[in-house]
Amino acid sequence: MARSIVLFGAPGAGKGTLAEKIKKIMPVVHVSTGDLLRENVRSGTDVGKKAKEFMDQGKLVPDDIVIAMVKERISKDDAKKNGFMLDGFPRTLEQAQALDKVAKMDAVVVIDIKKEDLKKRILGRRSCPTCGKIYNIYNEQLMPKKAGFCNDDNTPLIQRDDDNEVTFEKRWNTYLGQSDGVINYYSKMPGMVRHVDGTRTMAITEAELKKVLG
Ligand code: G5P
Ligand code: MG
Repeated sequence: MARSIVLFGAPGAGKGTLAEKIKKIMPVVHVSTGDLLRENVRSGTDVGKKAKEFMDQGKLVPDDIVIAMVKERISKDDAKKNGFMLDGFPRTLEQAQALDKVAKMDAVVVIDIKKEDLKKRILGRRSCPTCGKIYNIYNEQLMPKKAGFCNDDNTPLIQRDDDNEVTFEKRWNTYLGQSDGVINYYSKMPGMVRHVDGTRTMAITEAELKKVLG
């Protein structure tokens, strides 16, 4: 079974949601660059201060910042021992090449979904600032049991600063500009890229994912 995995997909494709499902069946460490950057923004670090202006504009944070963050995280003992699942990284060819120098990937899972399916997901997303659990207020299966509160720890749910229509358009365009370069890079490695249909029900997508990960 794959131990070093990239989850690749557009904003709102379901990377974070599927990562949570994988964690239940495999001990791999979930490394979301978006979550790491938001943590830095919340705690006011230098990285967070620099990153916020890019994130709010739907642009990519400079490669050197993100690459350093990922290298540091995957060099920790838990990631070395259990493997890791990268969510939202690499996003540029430069990031993919830098990753190659420090780790051999087993699988790049591309979540396929069209733009028109994404906006509602982005606008309806809410998350728990305590445990990170992701919800959607427009989807019965994904909405919290008590409106506005986390099912697991009852924390009030929050909406991300970049989850609005204007920033979504910019994030989508950023994704379009970079995604082919990354997918083409991995497509040259036999058997590396595996596609899952991100538009089916959660259960079907999850089953497809398990299958492609072996
Ligand atoms: P992020 O945080 O990586 P994005 O834009 O790549 O942000 P995002 O928005 O976090 O990705 P996701 O993780 O793919 O999307 O999606 P999700 O949260 O699991 O699901 C979205 C919503 O849909 C949720 O409400 C969920 O409940 C619902 N949902 C999930 N699955 C399904 C389904 O099957 N069906 C239905 N109906 N609903 C579903 O990056 C943020 C910013 O950080 C910077 C950039 O500025 C970026 O814009 N950044 C980087 N910059 C440079 N390089 C990098 N590598 C960077 N990584 C982050
Ligand atoms: Mg995410």
